[in-house]
Amino acid sequence: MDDALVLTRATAARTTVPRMGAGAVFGRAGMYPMRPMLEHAIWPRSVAPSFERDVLTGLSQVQKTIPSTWLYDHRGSELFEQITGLESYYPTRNEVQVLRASAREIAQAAGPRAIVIELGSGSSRKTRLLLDAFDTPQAYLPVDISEQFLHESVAELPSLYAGLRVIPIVADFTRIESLPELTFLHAAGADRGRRVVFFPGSTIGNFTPEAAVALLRRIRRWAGPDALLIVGADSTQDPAVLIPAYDDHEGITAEFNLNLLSRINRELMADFNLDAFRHEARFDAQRRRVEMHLVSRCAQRVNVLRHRFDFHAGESIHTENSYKHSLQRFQQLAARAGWVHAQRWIDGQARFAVHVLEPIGARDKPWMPA
Ligand code: AVI
Repeated sequence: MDDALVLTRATAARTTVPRMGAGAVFGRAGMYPMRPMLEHAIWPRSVAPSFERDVLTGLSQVQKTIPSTWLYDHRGSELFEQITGLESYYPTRNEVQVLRASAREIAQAAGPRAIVIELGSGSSRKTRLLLDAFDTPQAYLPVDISEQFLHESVAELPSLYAGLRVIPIVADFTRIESLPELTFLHAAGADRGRRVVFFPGSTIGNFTPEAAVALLRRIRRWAGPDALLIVGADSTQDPAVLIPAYDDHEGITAEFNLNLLSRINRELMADFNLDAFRHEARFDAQRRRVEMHLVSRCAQRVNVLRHRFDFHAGESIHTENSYKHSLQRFQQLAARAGWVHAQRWIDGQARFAVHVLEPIGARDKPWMPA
């Protein structure tokens, strides 16, 4: 365990999981080749059309807004990776330390032959802490909106974990209603490992509380009654820590935010002048959230796909919310979505928590494939 961290375990993990006998319905010995595998999602999902809609609608609002999902093109994903390594961006560091210290106990809750689904997988680096600790995980399904970055990130995994099926899914995970890949896996002979949904990085904080509840509810539906949901959530409230984390001296977060305008220029035939906007991070203490804005330095007109948008000096495009839920608020939020805590881990600075959740009432139900 890292010296800087004192980990607190909130509640006891479930140790036994009611399951039907392995292979009773789907299993066929020898169906799984044991060589390293990297598979492709069998149901590709298109994400492109809504970029245009989101940008045009968002720029037409009184407070101009673009959903933060669109920050993650290939360059945006690279810049976010750089952010995670910054001294001032504590969430990644703290979460990794918590995961390192708790992985073994989380692995016990997950059980053998887990099917790990990661939402917003990015570099997939944190997942390896879990895969290393888990007892022969059988499949890893990373879901990310950035196709090229996703494939680059998972390319070496099959050679590192023999027998692990790696199925990258290019999708906006907020729109997922079902994962046919899971049905496919079972039909192709997967054992009845637990479905472990890994949602790290405090990405849950990028949703309003209402949207977060809706998302967690949806995950509960497609993940099934036997699922284990592992969520990383930042609960820091101190602006002296938060502002440097979202407006670093190196200017990487500024570049990350401004890259959205480059993307709009490139993909939507727009003419944003990047020098005419600046990055700003604000902390709204009442709403407990950090906001990212792109602030217009002057009065100007911008064209996007032949639509005109006027900005006055100081007017901003709101590009991201990062909610910092307290432990109690997160627990309430999860409960509203039908999840109950099995474990909770926090770092010694009480900044970052890893919540391990189960569907409410799951203990009483036998496992059934969705
Ligand atoms: C991905 N997400 C959880 C990050 C955050 O902290 O809200 C994105 C980010 N934005 C600026 N820095 C990092």
